[in-house]
Amino acid sequence: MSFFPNVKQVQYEGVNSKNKYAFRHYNPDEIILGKTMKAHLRFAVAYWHTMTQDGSDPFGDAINIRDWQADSPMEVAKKRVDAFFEILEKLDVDYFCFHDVDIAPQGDSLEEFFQNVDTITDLIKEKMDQTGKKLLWNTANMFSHPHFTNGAGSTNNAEVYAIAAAQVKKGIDISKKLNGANYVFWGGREGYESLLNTDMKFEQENIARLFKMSVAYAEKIGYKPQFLIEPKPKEPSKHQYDFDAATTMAFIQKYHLENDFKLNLEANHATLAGHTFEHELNVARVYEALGSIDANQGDLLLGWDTDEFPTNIYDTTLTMYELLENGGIAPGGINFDAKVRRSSFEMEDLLLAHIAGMDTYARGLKAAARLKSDGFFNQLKAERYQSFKSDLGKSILADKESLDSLAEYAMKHDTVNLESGHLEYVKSLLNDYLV
Ligand code: XLS
Ligand code: CA
Ligand code: CA
Repeated sequence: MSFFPNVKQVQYEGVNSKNKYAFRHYNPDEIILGKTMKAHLRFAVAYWHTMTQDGSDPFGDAINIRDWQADSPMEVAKKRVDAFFEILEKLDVDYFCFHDVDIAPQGDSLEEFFQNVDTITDLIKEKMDQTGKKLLWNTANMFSHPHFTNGAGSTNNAEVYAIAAAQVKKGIDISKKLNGANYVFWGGREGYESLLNTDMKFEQENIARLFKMSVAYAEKIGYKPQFLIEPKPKEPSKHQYDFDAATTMAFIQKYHLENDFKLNLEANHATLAGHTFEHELNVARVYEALGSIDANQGDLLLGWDTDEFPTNIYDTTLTMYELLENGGIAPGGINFDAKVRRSSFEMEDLLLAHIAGMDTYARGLKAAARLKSDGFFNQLKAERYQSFKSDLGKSILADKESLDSLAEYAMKHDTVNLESGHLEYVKSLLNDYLV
């Protein structure tokens, strides 16, 4: 049985195609800077938004038409696996990501939940073997269940901490079973509601402890995916500890986790933190910790985590430039942590939205490759910092100077010829690369 009987395999048809179920820019086999587009982009579909969203919002009931309804939650879960792999196949996307609770019903106990997870991951494994699809990452949802109200690793309750540990253990077992490339920690409730009753140091130490136990367990079972932490400043917590890339790197370094952990960065979380996405990517690169990305976009007029499909070429160009400069994103990938708008409620919208996101990233990749080939940013920066090529500049960079020696120099040379950065001209030139 097909869930999308009216849609054939989505293929690249070029920019003039009028077929809405075709890629107009994403051509998987096209070589860009020596690699296929498919190898550059490593797209993944997110199970949660794609399979479990019903389109409801705080003011509106469920609206999405989804043909995987059935009599019991387990039957729904099984149908979703079939539908999900049909989506991966129709889009020719190689990777996917999920939370434990996305794939299997939680039932009435942890034991029942884990049995359900076992049954569904057996099915997923079968599908993976048949289709060659791969697990980019999985994660444990430690924020939805009421017992995680005060956090998981950061909870005030030792018994909740144990439940969190059990879910992470199961998550790493699943990663091993499905050969996951990465394992993600996103701490939606690892933060605080009020500092009045919160011991921040105690909570952060406990989070680090959970991470160290995770590394130890992975080593023990002989399967270590790349561990990733995903920053977000707030929502659902008022203040989340992994606020942004820089804050998360400080945490990683303080607790000596840098050998085992990198970052999974999300575009919408960057803007929530008051940064551009390229800022976050650049910070991660400075720390050599760019692991994977969650591709979406926020709405600056709304200011919450809208998780829209990425359709802004300016943003995807600057994103792909960072990824190219990073030497690629593998073993990470580009995960569409994005949901269709409430008004896009038909089954086929799931495909159309991914096609739009993939085409937008393809355009970003092509533009970024042109920028890189032309040395656009390198040249700009070389010119801007050229004074560090002078004798004085070289001497500073060689650590040969001191406050004394520089002060002596400055006393003799205190008239500086400043140069304009011509930023408006630069932005206008950048526009030429986008189209
Ligand atoms: C929520 C996060 C979440 C993580 C995985 O805002 O983006 O979906 O990616 O737990
Ligand atoms: Ca995310
Ligand atoms: Ca998000």
